[in-house]
Amino acid sequence: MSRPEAPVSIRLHGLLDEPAELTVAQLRDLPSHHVEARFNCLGNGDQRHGFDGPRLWDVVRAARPRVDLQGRRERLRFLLTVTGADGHCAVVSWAEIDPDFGGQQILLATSIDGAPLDTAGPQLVVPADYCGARYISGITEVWGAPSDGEPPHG
Ligand SMILES: Nc1nc2c(c(=O)[nH]1)N[C@H]1C(S)=C(S)[C@@H](COP(=O)(O)O)O[C@H]1N2
Ligand SMILES: [Mo]
Repeated sequence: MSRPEAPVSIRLHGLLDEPAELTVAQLRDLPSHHVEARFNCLGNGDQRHGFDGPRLWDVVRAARPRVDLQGRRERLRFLLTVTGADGHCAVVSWAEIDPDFGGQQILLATSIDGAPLDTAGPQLVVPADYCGARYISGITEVWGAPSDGEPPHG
């Protein structure tokens, strides 16, 4: 019989006014979206999965990133990194998820094919990617800051 595993949490940090530690259950409190994703893995070929979870955009904005949302130029240098428990890490740029620019439905999935990810950790879902390498599983950290590390000048 398998032992029940403890729920994991992700660390949301960087140049944010409200950094947080969030469990998958807490991510589920945000508005949830469904994505039918298809991606290609160099090793395993084409994959299809149904994911549910909040948009990365909503998670990051709840942490109040120090970025000017009125001007169109300042926010373009804001970077996000997403890291898994094994150290696998990818950059997502602000403009990919900002509705004024790419507006992609990038999710922090709380379930895959209906199976909850509370103990495995959330998975990044990047619907526009052909390659599956940014579908980072077992996320432990999301970090965000301007590319030069400095807050916007006003
Ligand atoms: N944490 C973590 N996530 C990861 C990887 C990894 O090495 N570590 N590999 C990626 C790659 S290369 C692919 S193709 C997909 C594979 O997803 P699957 O295992 O559901 O097919 O996971 C991605 N997510
Ligand atoms: Mo892959």
